[in-house]
Amino acid sequence: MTTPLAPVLSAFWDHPESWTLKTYLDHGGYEGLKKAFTQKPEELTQAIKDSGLRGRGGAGFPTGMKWGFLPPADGGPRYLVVNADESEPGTCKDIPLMMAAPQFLIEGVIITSYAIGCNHAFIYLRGEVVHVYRRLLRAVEEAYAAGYLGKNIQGSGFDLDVTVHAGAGAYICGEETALLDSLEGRRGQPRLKPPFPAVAGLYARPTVVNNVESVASVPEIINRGADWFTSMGTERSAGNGIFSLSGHVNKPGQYEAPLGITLRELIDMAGGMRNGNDIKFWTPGGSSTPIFTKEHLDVPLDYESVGAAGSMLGTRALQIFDETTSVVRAVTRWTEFYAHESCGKCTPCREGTYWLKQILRRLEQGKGREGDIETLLDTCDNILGRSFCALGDGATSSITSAIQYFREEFEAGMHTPASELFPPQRSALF
Ligand code: L3W
Ligand code: SF4
Repeated sequence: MTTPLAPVLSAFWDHPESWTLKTYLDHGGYEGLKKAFTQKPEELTQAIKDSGLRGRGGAGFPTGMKWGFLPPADGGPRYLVVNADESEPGTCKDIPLMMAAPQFLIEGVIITSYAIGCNHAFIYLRGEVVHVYRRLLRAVEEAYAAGYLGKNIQGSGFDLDVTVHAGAGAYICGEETALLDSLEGRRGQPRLKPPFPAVAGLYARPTVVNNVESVASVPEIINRGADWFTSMGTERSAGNGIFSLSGHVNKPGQYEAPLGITLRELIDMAGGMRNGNDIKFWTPGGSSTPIFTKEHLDVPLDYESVGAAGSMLGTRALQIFDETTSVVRAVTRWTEFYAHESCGKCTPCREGTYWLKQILRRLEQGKGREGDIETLLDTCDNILGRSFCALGDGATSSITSAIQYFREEFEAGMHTPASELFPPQRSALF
């Protein structure tokens, strides 16, 4: 693994006016677009394939391959939809990126649209983040005024309009087909796949749905070349990415690093553990991924290594909990979230998450009943692989893995409240 730590996406976040077009241009912005316009669209898709860029929204699907799935042009519209509905617990990378350097995203949107033959792109933003909505609107406005959006962009003959759409704050709308339904004005619920959006997406037309960070990574790949990107990270998990560290570290925040870095290295970058405490458990990719423990501190954070160790890299949302934390309390909070956000379309998730929440709440209160742990595991087993979308599966991950590593804490929930075993810390997350 190569480990250049020079930030790219976060290179100038500490500039006092990092979000303006001027600052972006002063830092080499829009050089990628200039190069892109000298190439054919299919060459750009090939460059992204060669770079090995994998979707940064959680699934890690190869971005260039996704672009390549679009059927040949038939004269009708095709769309790019940016998934900016960042909501996975612990994930905090797209929102800081859009706040600090939104032009990365806009330039990425233009290059991607040019590559896939799209003349109208949408950015679907999580509804609650009104400050990001304003920032994006301003960034789009600046790009129009400078001739980077609209008709005949920079004299290239290519036209593109961008619409920023704020959702209404539902986690399920981060699932790409629920997002498309929501964007079309319907209640956001997942669609049956196939057909994948690449074939029938927005308004039943061919659509690429890409995460914010994936799209924002495109300009520098085009500018510096696929080889530059593959020189970072690992063979099958190329490039750099933003890792969000939250919880019991001294300096929580976003750390840009090559894939394959370890949590031990990232915790060092984040100033070590709070109060010098020992780490107890952590999530590699948000609460939808099985938890890890201190045994996993040296697992390289790439798709393959995290998978082989029993979890998923997901969104690289590293939520870190020290030894003062009740794992039962943490898992209960996450499960309450999934029960609340379940869209209700399918029975295993709608009913299952409700019952998981009920059982966990009584274990947290020290009022667990005989057989509760088995019922939890059985319920998870009946949700996993039987739900309509990944939300149901994700809801079970933290529960089954926490029981695997900390079963005795769940057993203690038969008689002792979590608050007695692990008194809540002031200013702690859990
Ligand atoms: C055309 C095929 N396209 C696959 C496309 C598909 C999608 C992408 C990945 O879930 C995960 C989830 C969360 N022809 C195709 C094809 N595609 N086969 O590839 O698809 P998929 O189904 O593997 O994943 P997904 O539905 O995109 C994402 C996990 O990420 N996660 C994070 C979630 C957090 C957020 C957030 O905060 N906004 O989303 C954390 O672990 O659990 O497993 O585009 O169309 N044959
Ligand atoms: Fe809705 Fe949950 Fe079923 Fe997904 S798994 S469709 S969120 S009820």
